Amino acid sequence: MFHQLDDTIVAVSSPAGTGVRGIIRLSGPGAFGLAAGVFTCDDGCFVAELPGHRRVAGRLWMEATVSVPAEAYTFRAPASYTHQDVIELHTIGSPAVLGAVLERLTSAGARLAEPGEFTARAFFSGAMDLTRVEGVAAIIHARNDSQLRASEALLHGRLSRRSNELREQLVDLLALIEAEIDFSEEAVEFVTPQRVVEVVGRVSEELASLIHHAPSIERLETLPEVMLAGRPNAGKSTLMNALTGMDRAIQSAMPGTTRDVLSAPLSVPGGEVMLLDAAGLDVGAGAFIDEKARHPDAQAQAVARRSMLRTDMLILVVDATDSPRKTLESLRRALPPHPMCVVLSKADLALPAELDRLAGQLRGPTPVHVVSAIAGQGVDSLRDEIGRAVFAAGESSAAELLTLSDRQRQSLRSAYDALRRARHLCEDCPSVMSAAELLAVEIREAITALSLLVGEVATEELLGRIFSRFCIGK
Ligand SMILES: Nc1nc2c(ncn2[C@@H]2O[C@H](COP(=O)(O)OP(=O)(O)OP(=O)(O)O)[C@@H](O)[C@H]2O)c(=O)[nH]1
Ligand SMILES: [Mg+2]
Repeated sequence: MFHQLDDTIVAVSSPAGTGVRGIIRLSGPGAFGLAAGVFTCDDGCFVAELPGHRRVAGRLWMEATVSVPAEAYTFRAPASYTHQDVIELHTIGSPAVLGAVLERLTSAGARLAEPGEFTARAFFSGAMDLTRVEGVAAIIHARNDSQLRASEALLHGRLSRRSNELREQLVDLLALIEAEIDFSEEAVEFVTPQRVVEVVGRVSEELASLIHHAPSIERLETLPEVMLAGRPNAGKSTLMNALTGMDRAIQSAMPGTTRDVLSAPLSVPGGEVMLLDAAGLDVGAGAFIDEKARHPDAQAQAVARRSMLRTDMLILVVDATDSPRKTLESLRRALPPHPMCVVLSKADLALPAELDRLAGQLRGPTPVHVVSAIAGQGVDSLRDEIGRAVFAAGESSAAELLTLSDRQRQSLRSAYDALRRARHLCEDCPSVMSAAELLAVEIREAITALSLLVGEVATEELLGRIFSRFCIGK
């Protein structure tokens, strides 16, 4: 993949479809020359000779006689994203215009870029290491504030800085151990076993803390799930439609209407979540009906229960007109201990004084929202509550902590394991010399694992996996 780095690539780097702004990006030695074939400056300057870091107004030509207003942004090598000559042509976000210009540029010799190829050039030119490349991919996919902050931390190299510091300490230590090997005849001790244990212990501790406390970026990339749970007919599907503003779920007075798990994205303060609606749960005496039963109702409930285990938040929907206190108690007993909030539904069917009394009965550590999905009462404040519960909790940790991809975690773990073995070797030995060869092997392995992390040693397969997460134009 990306074997050719010195030709000129082109792509539309704005999102697909119609938009306010459309961007065509070129990178490579022919970028400015090719751009000159489709762009003319208003002030008569020649594009191919423009210096870097300029914004010039002009026209973008789809054909010899048809043009639209546009701007060119110039970046000369090496002061550009890819470290090559880069030029961006910004115009209206019309797929027809962008398509016509792209066609002219490729006919003139530019090659259509593959997904992630601009960032790959930044990586291969040394402008960016692999953890930062992953940061770019994560930013492209970020769907809420915490994901964005975590991805930015990666992009700005916080993980590479930290792992490079650790690697430096190991490289210094390895130099001393190798000196023991090289000068084994001399009666000089370059490093004591205690010193090795101390350095290795300190680095291991840092690695362990990263491995155990950094949240997984893969987890951050999926939308948090929020599930509506309650008895059949409680009003879950009606609430889902009211929250999302879509007629996604069938709602009916017949209990047992919803069978499969339905999902729809929902925008809440702080980001986006996936809202789930499933079959109502028959929580009579605190037990579900037999999961093995073949009846579709039982199967639907089993499916609902399984999805519930992996959701990030549960909204317990209890019908204000159907003994809500008893229902809530049985639901609480039967459900997994997730962050929850309670919705007292069908508020339009009860008198305000009765609702106050019921809400008071239900109130406890879990917030209670009085909602009428049909009248629209309480729906907005429920949406705010979801945002608070899902995103506010992760805010501080995402801002302070680094997130790790599975690949990065794997590299850190290999380094940690090698250091554990090194420490073992040193614990009972009288001098470093007596175990120097084996120690050097383990320390070197830890250094290699940390080099893999930042991509100093990167395999074709690894690069393929990372860059496949990009879209064209990035
Ligand atoms: N008056 C009133 N009726 C509602 C409200 N919400 C739901 N209903 C009615 O309650 C009945 C059940 O609503 P659904 O949304 O289908 O209930 P559900 O919890 O999804 O039911 P299952 O899918 O069977 O578990 C329907 O007749 C709805 O019109 C509400 O806020 N006010
Ligand atoms: Mg339903």
